[in-house]
Amino acid sequence: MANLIVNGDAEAGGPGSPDGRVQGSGAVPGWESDGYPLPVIVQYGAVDPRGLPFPEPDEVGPSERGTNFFAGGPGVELAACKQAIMLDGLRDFIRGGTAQYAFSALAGGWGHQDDYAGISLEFIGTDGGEVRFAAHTLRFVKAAERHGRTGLLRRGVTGPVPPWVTYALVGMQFIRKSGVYNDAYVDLVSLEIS
Ligand SMILES: [Ca+2]
Ligand SMILES: [Ca+2]
Repeated sequence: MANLIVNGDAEAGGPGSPDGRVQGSGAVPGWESDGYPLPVIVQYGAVDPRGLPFPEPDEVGPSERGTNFFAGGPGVELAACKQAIMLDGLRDFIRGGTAQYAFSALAGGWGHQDDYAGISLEFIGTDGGEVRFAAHTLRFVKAAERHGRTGLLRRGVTGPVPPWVTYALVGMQFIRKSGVYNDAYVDLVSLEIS
């Protein structure tokens, strides 16, 4: 199965800055604005503007996580981005009614702070001329789930793809609860249909 999401691993547009600052133009390849500032791309192990460490590669997720992850960014209360995924190539398969999806990501935050990411998948299509939606949101990762440790945990959801689906909309929201830096972290956002 192939991941249908472009740059769900935050590796394009990087490498992130070793001091955790915003990169270049702030554009994030594959993702578009959702009316709020875009997230930033940060290197694992970077030191943020406070002089505090971001997650180390050895304390989060599996080895495929690569060099970078997404973060809400400095001085941003709410960052967000979205990506539309056209499913034309899978249309006949989806209409057959047996397609299953697997949607997952790494999500996390910093220390005892509750900054967290909301990561959602929406299936959209028409059924008998009527527009239909089906939304799925990954379970949040707050400080308690991380036992107060800086890092990211895997979250996932699976299920049937409704036969009326024509495209998917993946959204990420990075929500700050503490401090100046928005420490909602995301990596390895993946959508597979089989
Ligand atoms: Ca990555
Ligand atoms: Ca924070």
